[in-house]
Amino acid sequence: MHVSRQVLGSLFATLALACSSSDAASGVNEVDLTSDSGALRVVVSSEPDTLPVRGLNQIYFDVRSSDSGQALDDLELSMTALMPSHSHGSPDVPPATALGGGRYRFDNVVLSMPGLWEFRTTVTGPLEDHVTPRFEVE
Ligand SMILES: [Cu+2]
Repeated sequence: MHVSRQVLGSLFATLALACSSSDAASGVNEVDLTSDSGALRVVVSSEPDTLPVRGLNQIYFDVRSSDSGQALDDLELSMTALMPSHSHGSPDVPPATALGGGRYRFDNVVLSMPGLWEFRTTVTGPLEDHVTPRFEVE
């Protein structure tokens, strides 16, 4: 059977769309998410790549009020990075450094293995909340 390059291309595009939508549904590799209470909108970004990678990462959280959109600066964020399917985590991650403008940075986030990681994050300060970004690390 002859399958043209064009048909293959559109097939792969369809598969890619299917994958990304199922990832969003299960919350994997979702970079814009809402805290457990719904009060906070959190945008996650990473260095050295846009998504967390195996090895050493810096993880940024941009935190805003879901209601007003206002950047929230007076919070304290702490994180545990876990691989839920393996019942292990990473070495302790120091609490986030507040950078201003609602931005927080976690240093030394070491992800030792490929697979699904959860960044179980606790917010304290003027409000208490939790948010758990999940990433599939290659
Ligand atoms: Cu593991």
